Amino acid sequence: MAYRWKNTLNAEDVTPYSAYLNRRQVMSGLAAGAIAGALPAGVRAQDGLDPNTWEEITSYNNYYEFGTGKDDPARYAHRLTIDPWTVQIDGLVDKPGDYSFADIMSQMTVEERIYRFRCVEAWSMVIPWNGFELADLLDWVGVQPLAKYVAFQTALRPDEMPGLSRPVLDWPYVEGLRLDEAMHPLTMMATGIYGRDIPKQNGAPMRLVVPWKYGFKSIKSVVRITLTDQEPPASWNVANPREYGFYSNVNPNVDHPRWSQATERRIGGGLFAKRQPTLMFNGYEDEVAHLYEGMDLSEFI
Ligand SMILES: Nc1nc2c(c(=O)[nH]1)N[C@H]1C(S)=C(S)[C@@H](COP(=O)(O)O)O[C@H]1N2
Ligand SMILES: [Mo]
Repeated sequence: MAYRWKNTLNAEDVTPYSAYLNRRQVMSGLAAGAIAGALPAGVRAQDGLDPNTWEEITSYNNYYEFGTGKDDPARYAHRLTIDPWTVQIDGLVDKPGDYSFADIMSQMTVEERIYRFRCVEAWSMVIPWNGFELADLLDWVGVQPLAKYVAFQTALRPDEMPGLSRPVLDWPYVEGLRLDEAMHPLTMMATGIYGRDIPKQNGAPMRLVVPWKYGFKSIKSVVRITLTDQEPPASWNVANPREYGFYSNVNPNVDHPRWSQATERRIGGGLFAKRQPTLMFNGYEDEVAHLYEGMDLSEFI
């Protein structure tokens, strides 16, 4: 891309979530990486925030616009044109309009967040994202009082996205969040990984990341954000409402109809690595459980 932005987070910075994210511990863990090989596997496995490698994060992907195989996005996503990039922001906002990605980035504070990532297919990774809080973007455009939900849409480019020729999903890929979920400080728009620009297979130039929800909620290459008073459609919910709900919160107690959600396989753990227990809300329970108070989470999946 024609411009760069700076990662504003230093190792010394302490953000409100840094205690949970345990960045300092991860940093010292990285420093101790040289001796990690000498530790028993069980000791290493207990460090839940040991990031996956760049190679793992960028070569094992889901991005059905480029095909349904895990290696299709890495193979074909280079075809996507991301410069220039425009995001249409409309609906119940004070300042609707077409915003260039560069304009958005000039207004946002980019920082690093290391989050657990849990796919509904029961595999997981730990990813050091760079990005900004979605709440900052929504505050900038001004959310109107009647807004209750945020709808998102991915680019629809048949010439650049070979997977669109197959009716796997009802294209374009769309997603939605309740407004309070969207405004939560853990919810971010990711624009980088390991301090580099986010690769196209991971959703360049910006993709949603909601760490307490299954990975499919994290819609890639966003071109439209709409504030609305109606629950917006979400691609996987539309495709198969029995298997995928609107909320899609990580929940080890509610199985997917075709497989268990109680455990997960950490990518990169090796063929014989033990499956790990999946945590309620992917381990972010203290931060987000209050959003769902009084809701039956076996009904609102
Ligand atoms: N536009 C779009 N966004 C998408 C998808 C997709 O197919 N198209 N797949 C989702 C699924 S199922 C997952 S698990 C994550 C994968 O993100 P990653 O490839 O960066 O790990 O992206 C999500 N976002
Ligand atoms: Mo997924």
